Order: sequence, then structure tokens, then C-alpha cells
Amino acid sequence: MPREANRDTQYSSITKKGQGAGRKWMIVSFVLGAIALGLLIALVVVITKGGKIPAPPEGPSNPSAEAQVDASESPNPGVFHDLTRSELVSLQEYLYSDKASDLNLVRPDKVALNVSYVFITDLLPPNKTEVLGHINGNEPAPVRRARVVVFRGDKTTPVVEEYIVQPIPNPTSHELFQLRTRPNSIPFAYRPIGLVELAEVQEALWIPLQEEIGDILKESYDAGIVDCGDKCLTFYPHPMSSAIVGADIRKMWFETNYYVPYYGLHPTGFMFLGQIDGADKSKFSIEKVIYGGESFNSIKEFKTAYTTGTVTKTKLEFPKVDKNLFSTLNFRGDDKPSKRAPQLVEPDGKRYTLNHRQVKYMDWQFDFRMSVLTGPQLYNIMYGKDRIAFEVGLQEIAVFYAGANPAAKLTDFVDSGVLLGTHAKSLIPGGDCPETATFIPATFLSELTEEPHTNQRAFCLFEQHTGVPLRRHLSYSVSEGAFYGGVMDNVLILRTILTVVNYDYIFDFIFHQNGAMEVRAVSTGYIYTTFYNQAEDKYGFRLHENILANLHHHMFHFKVDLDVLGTSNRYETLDIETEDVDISEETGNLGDKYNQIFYTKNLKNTETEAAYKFNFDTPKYHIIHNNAEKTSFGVPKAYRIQMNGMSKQTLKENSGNEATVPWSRYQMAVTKYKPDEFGSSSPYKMYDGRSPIVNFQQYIDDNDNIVDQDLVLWLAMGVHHIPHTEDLPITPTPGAHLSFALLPYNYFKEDPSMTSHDSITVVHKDPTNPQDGVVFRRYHNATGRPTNVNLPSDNLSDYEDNPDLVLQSRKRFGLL
Ligand SMILES: *[C@@H]1O[C@H](CO)[C@@H](O)[C@H](O)[C@H]1NC(C)=O
Ligand SMILES: *[C@@H]1O[C@H](CO)[C@@H](O)[C@H](O)[C@H]1NC(C)=O
Ligand SMILES: *[C@@H]1O[C@H](CO)[C@@H](O)[C@H](O)[C@H]1NC(C)=O
Ligand SMILES: *[C@@H]1O[C@H](CO)[C@@H](O)[C@H](O)[C@H]1NC(C)=O
Ligand SMILES: [Cu+2]
Repeated sequence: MPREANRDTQYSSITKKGQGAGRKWMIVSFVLGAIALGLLIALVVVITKGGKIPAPPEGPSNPSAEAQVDASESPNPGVFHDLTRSELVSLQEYLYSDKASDLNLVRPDKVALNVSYVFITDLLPPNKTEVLGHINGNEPAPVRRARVVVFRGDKTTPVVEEYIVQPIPNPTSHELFQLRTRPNSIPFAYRPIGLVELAEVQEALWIPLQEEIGDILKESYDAGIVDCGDKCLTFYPHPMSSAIVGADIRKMWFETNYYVPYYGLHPTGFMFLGQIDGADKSKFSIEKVIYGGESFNSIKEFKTAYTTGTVTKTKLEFPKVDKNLFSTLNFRGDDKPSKRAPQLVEPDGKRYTLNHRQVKYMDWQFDFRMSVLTGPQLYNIMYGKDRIAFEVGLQEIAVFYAGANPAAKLTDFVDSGVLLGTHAKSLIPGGDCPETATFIPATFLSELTEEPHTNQRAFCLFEQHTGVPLRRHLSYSVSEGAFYGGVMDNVLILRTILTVVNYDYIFDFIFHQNGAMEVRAVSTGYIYTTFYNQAEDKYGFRLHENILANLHHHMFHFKVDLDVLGTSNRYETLDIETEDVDISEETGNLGDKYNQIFYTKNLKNTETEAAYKFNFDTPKYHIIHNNAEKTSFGVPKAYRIQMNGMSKQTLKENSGNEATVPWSRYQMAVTKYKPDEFGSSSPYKMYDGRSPIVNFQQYIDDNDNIVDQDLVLWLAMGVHHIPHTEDLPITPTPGAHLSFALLPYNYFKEDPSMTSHDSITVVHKDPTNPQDGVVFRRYHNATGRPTNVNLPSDNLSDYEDNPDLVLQSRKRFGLL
């Protein structure tokens, strides 16, 4: 989670200092070290610039393909389409009208902790039954609804409330979003973190700190908090879950780092615990201080100890910011001339269509959106005329740290607590996505925006080959028939990268031409570090003069609402077992045994039976099928789930923060679809450890029967990370790809990629006279050289002259 000091935005804010209304965010920008929660600080800039409306969504990136690639918002949004800019505006009109006066809402320009305000809004996806009735043909489109998270700081006991507002685009009603599975209202202490809060914390705690101990900070760290010129400190917030605090009292550790690029690699070791409970900032206080590894119960106690000389004084120099600073991303190479890397070309234009938020590619079709709360979500994933999955989407990202100091030790970031979807920032062509990619914006409202905010390049969509053939065989001798057939694994990828402060999480949804779909999660970005101290040695390596990088566990959770040939599905495992078989007949020795493997089918009847923990001793396939849909041989047509990113949750159940991520206990869980079990996590997870607002474990514990039911798969992936010097300055991705695949399994009569026009086949012109040459065939109908592309022409004369280049059959070398 959180931390990003976006220098550009902060500098822009600083230049605006003194202009406009002197509200909280002005103070945020006035302290150099403002902690920017991604989106939010960007919004600060928007506001300080005079509330300019962000540019409308970009058009298609490739004008020549305009007809088939339209990345704009739909004027008539379908059931899965995110709330559009104009819908958001009409939603706001409703919320601030008399019709919603009971909400007592204050507009974004006047928000504060002690008023009622809209924290965030998101599309509330419609009832699945109604959606299926609609997209399968006959029923009207279900009404569009908004989920609105309201912070009720105006109440005597402040709370968070979630509302459903409908119908969008012209709302007429709002009601509490009531569900069997989660309470509403929600304790104020559990609310997600936002900039309104951080601004008030800053006013209440950080700025006074400068007055109280500014001289000590200067002496110890050669830096300050306010009016610090180019020697400033910034803060890294660490929310303390109620499970750790032992009460529903909101607390946060603030670590102090040097404000240089990148501040996360420049901790000072100075940190304090803020008690930031409730809506009245005058009651906030500093409860603990850590300086040079020593702990104090108040600022006063620390100050006394420092001035009376009973603490060992720290003396650090402000880091020298230049091109060579180890934490920067400045190019380190020489200026020798070099050649360009290979590039992607689309010789005949795009092979996919994008119609607002619906994609078609080969036999695939799907819709997608960027949920403000949970990030990328795909819907109605069809292959040919059949739905494979109703929904595939990210649910949660978590990172559990370990360390000796309390900030590292007790911090377990559960990132939906900072609104995952808002962190899909700009994707850079050539760096993040191929230059041929189509970029797609995402638009949302938040606590500080009157105008909807748009991240112009929240997604990219592109076709690329994986570099590995999808399939191939070369039958190179005449006696085997002498032929070749193969196809490169050309795939469509929908990508987004969520930059949740220091870490960057790459999410890919990958569509192959054989009916397989893959989901991949990869982490990169800056590691989290603490000031070096021997006590930290067992939690990581010392990577630089002052820093140690703490070990941690990255975890990801996904929902896969698979619908294999309808919604009546079964979950079965094919378990690999061993048997001793008698081979005395073959060997002639009575009693000779041979050990081999076989499989048994194991139908999972209930949710607890289906909660899967990987065990190396019991290899198995995981199969989902509709028992009424079989091949002509009576074999169920199924999809198989292949997990390539599994990770063991080693923490004790229900200890510390473990209960906030109960989904991490299972590499896969399969539950019966229930509308009120729509998500495995919630935006309250950063704080709700004591009594989780959403408890995924209960989805399993009610132990529904799952035979011939609508099934939802919940897949967890993860990786432990013990950082090393090559994680400086940025964690590289090779070796860290986590993925799962949905693979057709007895579903098609044969590999559907046999119809791929990307195929290549080679056969002899005359098999009885191989020396006559070969027929080298491609199955696209394109001719001529594509423009602007330096591709070889289809020059077959090489093969004419020397068929052995492909089919090595001029001479017979025996059977092989
Ligand atoms: C809210 O807090 C501000 C200070 O941040 C104070 O001026 C204002 O009076 C408070 N409003 C209410 C309704 O308590
Ligand atoms: C979903 O819609 C169907 C059909 O209108 C209705 O029967 C069902 O009760 C709805 N479910 C929920 C959870 O709203
Ligand atoms: C390929 O065939 C399709 C369908 O017949 C046609 O629309 C397209 O123009 C053809 N392309 C070329 C390059 O001939
Ligand atoms: C094909 O390649 C051969 C040898 O590589 C060359 O001599 C010939 O000119 C090429 N033909 C065409 C049409 O490019
Ligand atoms: Cu990591």
C-alpha cells in the first residue's frame, strides 16, 4: 500500500500555494512530504488548478482503425459498463438534491472528517439472473445501480454507510445497501484511507511536530517537515488493524523518510504512532515515538530524553540527490550507439474489435470494467456461442510484512483499503504495453472531486505472440509422412497495472486461440525498507548503507464465476493414485509387481470438501463441468483450472491480521453462487481485523451443497519476497509471474486452434518424389508487403531449392 510522493504533482501543488481557497489540500501541498494516495494527490492538483475538468477520454489510439476500435465510454452503457462520466454527474446531482437530504452530504469542496460526504462511488453490478435473462435474449436490461460509500462524520457516533442509488442515469431513490453477509453501517474506525483524513492528520499531528521537535529533526536528520526547502521529510503511513490494537480505535504508525526520489528507500528510523480515531481531529494524539531504535511514550518524553542526553543521538546527512543516487531510476548506461529492440507490428491492422468496453477477438468475446473498489473485472466471457465465465476479476491484493520495528512488524497492507481501481494510472506505450496497444480510460468520482476524474490509460489491449508455439509437430521423415503443422501462440491481452504506492501490480487477462484463458499477476516497483538496525537482521538483508528490506508475503485473490455450458455445474478432481499391478505373465516370474499411476474421479459435494489446500502428495486435476453435457463417448465437457501461482499461508489461523485474508488459506475454494457473496474482501480490510465486515471463511463454512449448482471459484496466488540487492532500485519481474489458466478439457472435439488462420503447414508437393519440393502454406488471405513494415516477403524459393530446410526427407535415415 500507500505511499507515493509524486514529485511532479507535489511540485505543481507547491507552485499553487497561496492561490485559491486555503483548504486542507492546500496544506497538504504546502507540506512537501504530503503522503499522496495515488489518485488523490493528482486530484489535489486538479483542484488547485481551479477545478478544471479533466480532458475527455481519448479516442482510439489508432485512427485508421477507428471503425473497429472505440475506447470511448458508451452513450448507452450496457449492463457491465462502468458508470460513465455523465452518469456520475447525474448521480451527484441526485445526491446533493433535496431527495437525498437525509444523507446530509457536503460537496467535495467542503469535505472534512466531521461532515457527511461521498467517499467513493462504484457500479453495483446487476443481479446475475436478470443479466442472463437479458443477454440470453428476452428480458429487459436490469436497472443500473450505483454503490455509494458515505462517510458519516456528522453523526454523534460517526459511521460509514453504503447506499444503493438507482436507477442510473436518473436516480429517484437511495437505500442502505443491506446484505445478509455484511453489516451496514460500518464502524468509522474501519473506513478506507483517503486524503481528507491524511490532510487532517497532517494538520493535527505532523505540523505541530515541527514546532515541538523541529530542532531535533534538523540536528538528527538534517531535515524538517514544514518550511524545509529542499531538505524535507515525508511520511509513510502504516494502518494498525483493529485486530492488533485490540479495539475499534483507529491508529496509524507514521514512518519518516527523506523526501527524495525514491523516499521509500530513505527511511530515517524516526516514527510515531498516531491515535487518529473519530471525526474530531482535535482529539488526535501521538501515542508512541521511536527514535534511533528506542521507544518513547510521547513526544514530550522523547524531547526530555533527547535534551537531557539520555538517548544516543542519531546524526544523518540529507541524501545527496543527483543522477547517481541509488534510489533513482536514472539511466545508468553509457552513451554508446545501440540498436532498437524488436517491435510489434500489425501488418494488416487490428484483429480485435473494441466497442466501448466490449472486446471481440477471434472466437472470444468479453466485457470489462475498472471497479473503483476492486480493480479490473471481466464479464460474460464467451468462446463461440458459449459462455465460459460470467465473471473473472481481481478481489484483493495484500502484502504482509515482518520486522522488528512496529511499523514493519505490524503492518499488513490489504490494498482494497485504498481503492484498487483508482490506482490504475498511466500505462506507457513501449514500456508497459506494446506501442500498437489500444489504451482505455477509467472514470470515477471521489471524495475531493466535483468533476469525475479520468485516468486516460488505465487499461491497454493488444495482440501479441507469447514467443512459444501454441502447438507444432514436425514429422520430418518420409516414413512418418513428412509434414509440419504449427501455429504461433498469438494472444489477446487486456492489461492494467495498479500502482499501489510503492508497488506496481501488473494484471493480464490473456486469451489464447485454443479456448484457454489465463490470468497473470506480476509485482514490480519499489521494495519497502526500514532503517538498518541489527534487530531487523532476521527479517531481511542490509542492502545499502542505512537500509534493510523486510521480508513479506504478496497475496492476490481472484473470483472466477465459471459457467461451463450453463450454470448447473459440478466440481470434480481427478486424483492421481498408484497401484501395484501383477506382471508375472509378462516377466514369467510369479508374483512380479509393477507400480504405476491411475486416476480416480472425486466429486466434491460441499463447500468445505471443495476448499483446496495444495498437497504435493496428492496430485490432481480440477475440473468443472455440467453433468448434462457430455461428449458422444459420455465424457463430461469440462474446463480445467491450472494453478501456477500458488503460495502457502504459513501464519496461524485467526492470529494477528490473518483473519483479514481468510481467502489466503486456500489455493482454491469453490462455493455456490450467492448474490450476497459477490466479493471476497471489502474496502474495510485495512482496519477491520477484529470483526471483519466481509468474512470469506463464512462463504465456505455454511457448507452448501455444490453439486449441480451455479459455482464460483476463488483463486489465491502469492509469493514470499525476501528482497536482495537486485531489487534495487526496482523489483524485476522475471521468475515472478503468477498465473492460473482456464483450460478446455474434453470440451471441444479437438483443439479449436486447428481453425486458426495463423496456422502454417508444410507438406511435400509429391510425397513419392520429396525432392520436388514442398508446399509451405499460410492461411491468411493477406497479400503483398504491409506498409511501413520490414518483413520478409513470402519467398518460397528457398524451400523449392532445398526442401530439407523444412522437411528433412531427401534421404531416408531409417525410422527416426
Ligand atoms: C468540523 O471541524 C472543523 C475544524 O476542522 C470545525 O471548524 C467545525 O466547526 C467542525 N464542524 C462541526 C459540525 O463540528
Ligand atoms: C435477481 O433477480 C431475480 C429475477 O428478477 C429475482 O427472482 C431474484 O430475487 C433477484 N435476486 C436478488 C438477490 O436480487
Ligand atoms: C480477406 O478476406 C476477408 C473476408 O473475405 C476480406 O474481407 C478481406 O478484405 C480479405 N483481405 C485481403 C487482404 O484480401
Ligand atoms: C527469393 O530469395 C532468393 C534467394 O534468397 C532471391 O534470389 C530472390 O530474388 C528472392 N525472390 C523474391 C521474389 O524476393
Ligand atoms: Cu515484494
